[in-house]
Amino acid sequence: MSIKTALTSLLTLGASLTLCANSFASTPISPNAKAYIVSPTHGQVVTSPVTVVFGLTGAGVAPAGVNKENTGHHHLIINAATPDMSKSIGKDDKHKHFGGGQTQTSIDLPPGKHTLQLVLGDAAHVPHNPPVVSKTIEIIVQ
Ligand SMILES: [Cu+2]
Repeated sequence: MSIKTALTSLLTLGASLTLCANSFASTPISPNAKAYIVSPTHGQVVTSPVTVVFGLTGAGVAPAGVNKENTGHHHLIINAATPDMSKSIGKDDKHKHFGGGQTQTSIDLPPGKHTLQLVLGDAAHVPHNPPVVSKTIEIIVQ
């Protein structure tokens, strides 16, 4: 391989990487958008099943797959760290998606301390730019 060919390949690779990065850029959302857990409140003692009510101001809720400006859908993070803001949010018992545009849910939790956090995701389940993330609250299930 000549130096010129190698250089051309590198440039091509660079260009496609840039293209790739751009296509995965986070969806913009109003900097005023705020997610918060309406209920339960931090430190509250509750019984299972726990009804969790999602709050959102400065933006709207839209179902997953719907690309509408300044909207997203809720994700409830249960007993897990805040997810990576640059990736699509995982889907398991600790990362629940509300892709139907739901604004509340009921979850079964064993007795003890638990943490809850909301993260808004775009049509492709990726957190927005800037990320809309609630405070993590701790609750005690009796
Ligand atoms: Cu999602």
